[in-house]
Amino acid sequence: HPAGTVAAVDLGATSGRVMLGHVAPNELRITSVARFANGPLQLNENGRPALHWNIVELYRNVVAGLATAVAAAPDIRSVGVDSWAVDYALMRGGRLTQLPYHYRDARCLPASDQAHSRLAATGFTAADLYAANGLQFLPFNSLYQLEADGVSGSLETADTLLLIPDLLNYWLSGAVVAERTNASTTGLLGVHSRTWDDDLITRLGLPAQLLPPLIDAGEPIGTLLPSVASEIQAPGEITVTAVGSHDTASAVVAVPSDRDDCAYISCGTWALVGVELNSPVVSDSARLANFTNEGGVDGRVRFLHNVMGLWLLSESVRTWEREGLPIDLTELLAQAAAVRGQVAVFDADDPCFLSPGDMPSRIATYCRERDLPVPRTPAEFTRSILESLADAFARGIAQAEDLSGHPISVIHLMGGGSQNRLLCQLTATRSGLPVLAGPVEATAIGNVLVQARTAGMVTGSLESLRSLVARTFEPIRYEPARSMAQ
Ligand code: ADP
Ligand code: LRH
Repeated sequence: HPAGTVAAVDLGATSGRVMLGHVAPNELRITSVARFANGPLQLNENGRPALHWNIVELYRNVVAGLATAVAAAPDIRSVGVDSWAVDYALMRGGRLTQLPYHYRDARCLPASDQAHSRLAATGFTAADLYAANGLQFLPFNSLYQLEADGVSGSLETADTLLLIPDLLNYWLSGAVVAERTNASTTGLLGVHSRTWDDDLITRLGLPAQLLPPLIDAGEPIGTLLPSVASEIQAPGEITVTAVGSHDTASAVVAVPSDRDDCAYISCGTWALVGVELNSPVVSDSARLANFTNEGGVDGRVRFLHNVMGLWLLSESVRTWEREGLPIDLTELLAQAAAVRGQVAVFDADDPCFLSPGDMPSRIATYCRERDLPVPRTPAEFTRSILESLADAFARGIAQAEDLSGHPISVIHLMGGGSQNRLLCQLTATRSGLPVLAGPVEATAIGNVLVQARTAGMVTGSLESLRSLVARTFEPIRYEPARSMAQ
C-alpha cells in the first residue's frame, strides 16, 4: 500500500507554516503542526531604514516545526519547502554574506531604472527583455535587486546566490541547487529554454557563476543532513524533495478541478490572477498588460498578473492597531459587508501601495487627488479595498482570457483570501463568473502532492492530482449577484 506522510514547509510573506500531508491514491489529509509570523525586519543602513527578512529566525521556526511534525508522525518520508518568490541570499564559502533583502525595500525602484539603462546601452529594449524572460515588470524582480547588489559591491563578495527555498534546502540537506519554478521569477531564465539566459546575464553584467544548477519540482534534492536529522529527532531517513518552490507554483498545483476552462486567483498577501498554459504568451499586448509567464510544475506556464492583494488590508489593520484601535478581522469584514452607498474603487496595483506604511492615509490621499469618495471608517476603507481588489481581479481574469485565448467559465479563488466571503462574492459579481473558494491551504497541498508523487504515494498528471484535491476539499460556490449592491 503506497500510503505515506510528508511534511510541507510553506513560507508566506505574512506567515509561515509546517503542515503534515497524509496521502494515498484516494486520500489527502492535511494537518497543521506549526505556524509562525513573518514580515519585514527594518535595519538601519547608513541612515536608511532597509528592509530584510529575518531568515535565521524563519529557519529556527522551520526546524522547530519539523521537530513537532516528526513527533506527531514518525513515518515522515520527505520534506519540501516553498516560499514567496524573487528574494535571495548571497553566499560565500557556504555562509550568508548578508541578510536577504525584502522585495519591498526601497532600493528596487532606482535599481530597476539603472538595469533598464544598462540593457539599453547594449541595444536591448523593454520588448527585448520581455521576449527573453517573459516576465511582467515588477520593480523587485531579482534581476533588479541584483543590480542594486552590484552597485553596492555585495556581488563581489559572493560566490553563490540561493533563492529563499533553495537556501532552506541547502541548510536542511547541504545541496546547492535552484528549483526551476522559483528561478523563473528572477528574470534571468529564458522563457522558452527555461535555462539560465547567458546572453541576458552578460548584458546585465552579472556573474553567471553565482547561479546554481537548475532542478525540477519532483526531483529529490538529497536527504536531511545528519545534524539536522538529530536536531529534529528524526527516527529514519527523510528525503528533501524539490516541490514547486515558488509558493504560487505549488498553489496552482492544487486548483481543485481537472477542467480546462478555469482561471485561478491565489490570494494571500498578493493575489496572483491568471490561467495555466502549455506554452508562454509573449505578445506585445501581454507585455503592455503586464502579464507574466512564470514556470509551473511539470513544465506548465503560469500566465498571470500580480494584483497587490490582501497586503492592502493587512497593512491597514496594522496601522489601525498601531493607532490603538484593536481589530477583529471577522467583525471588520461583517461591518464592511454592511456598508451601503458608493465607496471608492481605486487602482489596487498603483505602486504607491507597495511599501510598508500608513495604508489608510495613502488610500485617502489617492482618492482625494482623484475626486473619489474618501473612506472614513475602517469598515469603509475595508469595503473600498475589497471592491478595488475584486475590480482588479475581474479585469485580470478578462485580460488573461483575451491575451491567451484560453476560455474561462469559472474562477478558483484559493489561499487565505478564500475565507473572505465578501471578497469572493464581490469577485463573482464584478467578473460575472462563479467563484469557487478554497482550499485555504492550497500552497501547502500542492507542495504535499508533488512530494507524494515523487515518493510513489500517488501517480499521474497534474490533472489527476487536482481531481484528488477536488474530491477531498470541496470548494464553496459564489454566484454573481444580479446587482452591484450585493
Ligand atoms: P501568505 O501566504 O501570502 O502569507 P495567506 O494565504 O496565508 O497569505 O493569506 C493571508 C490572508 O488571508 C490574510 O492577510 C487575511 O486577509 C486572510 N485571512 C486569514 N484568515 C482569514 C479569515 N478567517 N477570514 C477572512 N480572511 C482571512
Ligand atoms: C506570493 C508571491 C508572488 C510573488 C511575490 C513576491 O507569495 O510569491 O507570486 O510575485 O510573492
